[in-house]
Amino acid sequence: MIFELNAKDAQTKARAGKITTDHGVIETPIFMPVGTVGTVKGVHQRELKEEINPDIILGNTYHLYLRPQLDILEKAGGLHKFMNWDRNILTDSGGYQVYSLSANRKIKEEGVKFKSHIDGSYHFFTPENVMDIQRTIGADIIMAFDECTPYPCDYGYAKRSMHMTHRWLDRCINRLSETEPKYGYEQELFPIVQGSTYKDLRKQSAEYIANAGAFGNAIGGLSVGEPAEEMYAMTEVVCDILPEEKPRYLMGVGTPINILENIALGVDMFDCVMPTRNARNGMLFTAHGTINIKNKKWEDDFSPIDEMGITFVDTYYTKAYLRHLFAANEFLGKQIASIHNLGFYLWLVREARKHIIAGDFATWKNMMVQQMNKRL
Ligand code: PRF
Repeated sequence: MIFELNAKDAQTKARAGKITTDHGVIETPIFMPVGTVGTVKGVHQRELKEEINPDIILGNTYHLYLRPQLDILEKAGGLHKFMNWDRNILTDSGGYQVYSLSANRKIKEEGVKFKSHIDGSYHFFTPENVMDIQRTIGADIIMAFDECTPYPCDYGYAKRSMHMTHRWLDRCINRLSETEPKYGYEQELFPIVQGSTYKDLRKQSAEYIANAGAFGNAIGGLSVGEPAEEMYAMTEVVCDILPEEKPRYLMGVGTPINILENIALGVDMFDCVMPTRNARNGMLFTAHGTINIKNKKWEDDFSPIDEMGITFVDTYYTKAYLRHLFAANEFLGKQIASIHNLGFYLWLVREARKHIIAGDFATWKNMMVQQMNKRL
């Protein structure tokens, strides 16, 4: 795998780059649609590829391990083949889902015991078996096993947890060095910076993670309920330490505005359930602000969903029709909204890339932030 930097913005810390893997090129900044259980919810692979056109999507170790389970994924020849997606995949390690989804879990130095949200069965994740599981799923980019601390989090807990995440990273690296990819293409590990909202811990963690010398680096433990300003402060501290010549991934972020602000701080990669989850609730993101399509005001608005939108749904359907689908609780409404929102997110990061290369990112970003901060 190769990462090259193509351009750096002069006024901000934004960068444009390119990751080349065995499954193709990923132009950064990138937004990765979330395909938790091997599907980007509500979107056919064909629409995903041809309309939304992301270079990479995300899957979740926690979910895929519980269902369909590893024997099926292995027999299929890995997740790419199973879901018929021939571009890049990144899998999260379960280091977040275990904490957010599992009914109860016990965190120890050895690993995390947790209860399945599906059938109540007990399972144990360790840094080692999470690496093995990600070998079997077969994502191109795999994540280290970490603990994502909640917000707020007291200093003592954040510090102990961060050190454990660092020790877990060493175990992940050891395990990967003893094992091989299963399907003939390369896999690279991204370690994860933690440290809650404490600058000194974030610095310490960023230094430790940078030292591991991985292909790329991730920032975890943010967008867990803290004010946006606090998130930006942490991203800034961390990005100033993480090596410039490696991609930086901010996990689980966020709104379109959060994404632009973090690009300006030097982040290259993002993922979030927001475009798809909010779509299913009738919330649309556009360059001019957000729309609640269930609102009565759209009842007889026969204008296209988004004149500027990049996907076919944006001009194929009207706002009034989409509102009707939501009112009638039809599947198609959620599908249309999901395609629209993902199309918008991908458009946004591609525009950001263009403006970084053109040299006017800061002006464009400030204008976009102002525009998008409205309810239509
Ligand atoms: N760790 C992991 N996955 C994550 C996070 C984290 O801290 C977050 C935090 N927003 C989202 N997804 N492994």
